Amino acid sequence: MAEPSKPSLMARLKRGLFMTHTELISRVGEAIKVRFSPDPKALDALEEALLAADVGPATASELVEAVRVEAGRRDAGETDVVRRVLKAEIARRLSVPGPPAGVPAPGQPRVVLVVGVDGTGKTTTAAKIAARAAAAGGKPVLAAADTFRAAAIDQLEVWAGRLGIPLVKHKPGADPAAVVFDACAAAKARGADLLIVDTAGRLHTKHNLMEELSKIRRIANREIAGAPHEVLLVLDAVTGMNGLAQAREFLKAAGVTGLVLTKMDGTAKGGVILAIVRELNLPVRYVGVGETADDLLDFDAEGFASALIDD
Ligand SMILES: Nc1nc2c(ncn2[C@@H]2O[C@H](COP(=O)(O)OP(=O)(O)OP(=O)(O)O)[C@@H](O)[C@H]2O)c(=O)[nH]1
Ligand SMILES: [Mg+2]
Repeated sequence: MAEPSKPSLMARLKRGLFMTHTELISRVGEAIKVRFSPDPKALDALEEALLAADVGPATASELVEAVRVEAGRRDAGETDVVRRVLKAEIARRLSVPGPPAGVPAPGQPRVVLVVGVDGTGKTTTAAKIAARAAAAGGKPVLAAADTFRAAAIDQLEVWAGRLGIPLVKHKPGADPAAVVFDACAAAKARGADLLIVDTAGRLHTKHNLMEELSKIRRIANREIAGAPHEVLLVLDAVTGMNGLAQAREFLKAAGVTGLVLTKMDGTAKGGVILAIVRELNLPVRYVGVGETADDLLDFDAEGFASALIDD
């Protein structure tokens, strides 16, 4: 597909974070622009702005404290001390090391399991990851292991068709682990280097769902050494911390290795990423900034902090 004016990663991240950035910057505008001295009023405004961006009370007060300490230094009388300190502190907080990444055996596909509460963006993210792998010259395969609803399979099939990526599916109601079994075989037979497994998110049958995920993991591991090499927990930035209690269930059952934060383009509260990383202590792998195949960004803590804070 011809993409004549594809914006840079940074431009897309900034576009995705536009609402959060604008809100944050308009609120801290004074504190950021004025040559800063640790004026309590400006610090209060800063804290309010951070709270409004949903960074969480603990992070908000720590960030303000870091700014206060730095601005209070005799030699820190620069105009941009607030910006510099915020950026560095935000980047540092978002740079948590993940569990060691599983490396597939030579010639075997890497298996990525996409899990999370319903509606967070799992299917879209699975398709986006496949799209980016294909665009980079890889050979991805998609597995429709959300067999709970016919529409879930159809949705992934539409993506796969559009992207020209092979999809392994069964009928609605089939055992998701059986889909994964077939998908592993298909991925190996095709010489694929990546297998992305979309899973169901409905929690009303919580016990079954968690059993189902454990079984998917077992089957994948039996068929492909070390699989799943990555388990991505997809979280929705718009619902933010509200979805976390439920998402925790997945941490236990699914052996999550990293996070994907979707819908960053649809919220003025993108600071929630700080609260979430603090809470779950897992690295963010990707950020979703829209509904098209292209709207998935590799997470980079410094780039993110800069998109949030810099003009
Ligand atoms: N704006 C925006 N919308 C997104 C993003 N990611 C997903 N969506 C939308 O969110 C809705 C739900 O996405 P799905 O991928 O179907 O979510 P899911 O987790 O698979 O949902 P279930 O399978 O029902 O549990 C869809 O309308 C997507 O287009 C994103 O990064 N930004
Ligand atoms: Mg889905």
